[in-house]
Amino acid sequence: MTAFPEVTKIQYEGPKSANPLAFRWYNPDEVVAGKTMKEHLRFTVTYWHTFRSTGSDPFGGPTMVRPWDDGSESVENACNRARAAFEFFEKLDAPFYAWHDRDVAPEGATLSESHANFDAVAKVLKEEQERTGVKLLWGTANMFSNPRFMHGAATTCNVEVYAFAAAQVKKAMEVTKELGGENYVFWGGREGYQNLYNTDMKRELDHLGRFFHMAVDYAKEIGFTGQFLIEPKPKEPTKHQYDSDAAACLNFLRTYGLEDHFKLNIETNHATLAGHEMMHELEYAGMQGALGSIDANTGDLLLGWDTDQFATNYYLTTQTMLVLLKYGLNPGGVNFDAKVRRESFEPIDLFYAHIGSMDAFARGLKVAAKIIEDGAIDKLVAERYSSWDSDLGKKIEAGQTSFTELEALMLGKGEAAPNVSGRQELLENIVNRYM
Ligand code: XYL
Repeated sequence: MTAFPEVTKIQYEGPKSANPLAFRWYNPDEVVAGKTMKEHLRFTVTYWHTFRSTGSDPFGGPTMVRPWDDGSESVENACNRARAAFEFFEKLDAPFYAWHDRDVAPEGATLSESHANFDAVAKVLKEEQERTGVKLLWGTANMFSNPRFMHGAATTCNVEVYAFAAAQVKKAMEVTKELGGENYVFWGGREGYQNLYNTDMKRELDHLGRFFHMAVDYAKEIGFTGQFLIEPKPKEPTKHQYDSDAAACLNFLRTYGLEDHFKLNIETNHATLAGHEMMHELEYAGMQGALGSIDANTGDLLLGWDTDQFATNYYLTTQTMLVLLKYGLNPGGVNFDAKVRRESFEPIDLFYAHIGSMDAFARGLKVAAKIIEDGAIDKLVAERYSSWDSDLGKKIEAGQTSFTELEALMLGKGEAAPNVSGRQELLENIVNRYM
């Protein structure tokens, strides 16, 4: 049985193509800035949105039509769904996928039943990975949906829930390793607070630090060499998520001595919720050597929540690729943490959504590579900072001066040299020229 009978493998047809089931920009083997597009972009399909999202929202029930899914929480249905998912990855030519434990296999009545369900589905995932060559970018554990995690997982007030979470992560790490996963992600689902009157923040953060150290120790114990990633998000579902943005995550990692073991998985819609541009979060992580992977999506500025939409805006993808070309994205990838809208309920919409966003990132990659190659932005940035290339600038940057010496210099001059223009509008025009 085939899940997507109306679709054959999606091919690159070039920018003039009007075929909605073809790539116009994503040409996997085309070399851009020294690497193939496939190597740069490492596109990843997210299992939870693409294969588990039902279209339900707070105002109404499921809308998605998914003929391969009987709607039951059985292991058999989970295995059928996994086969449909791999048909999708293959036809889309996506090299990677990513999951939460509970997306791929149903939770059982006990922890051991859940482990057994997970093992049974992981067997099918492994077979399908070997059959298709599609790889696992990352695994993670869902520690936010089950009511036991109402107060959080690694930051819960309930010590046995903490122990349960540890057991769940242990198992998810084992399965990630078994499937050759290149990373393991922690998104702090309910790690945060709704109210400070009932919260011991210091104790919760200490517990979270301890939890991550146990993960690092267990990775060593089983020989899992994938990259650990944590994922900033400021709010939703809690009022305040502890991993609120890249800066807060890095501060946390350093406070608890974890900075050598973790990098960041930066998500566009989370950056927006934190009041930052994606480019800001990427640059902040990148400049500190902590950029690991991205959750590629977009929000809607008129809606105040994490809408997880597919990114199609060329300016956004160009800005993203400008930073990714600077710092690289390996072992991470461009993970489509995005879902089709509730009204786009047909299976074919999954293809349109992914094709459009893959094309948008491929186009962003080409534009960004050209801007960098021409030095179009760099030249103006270098000019803006040129005063720092002077002897004085070099001395300050090398830490070889003091307030007293700088005061003596300025007392002698009386006034600082005139400023240069910021050229913001010119830079915006230059970027437009490349579009
Ligand atoms: C939800 C998060 C998750 C993580 C994985 O806001 O983006 O989907 O990526 O737990």
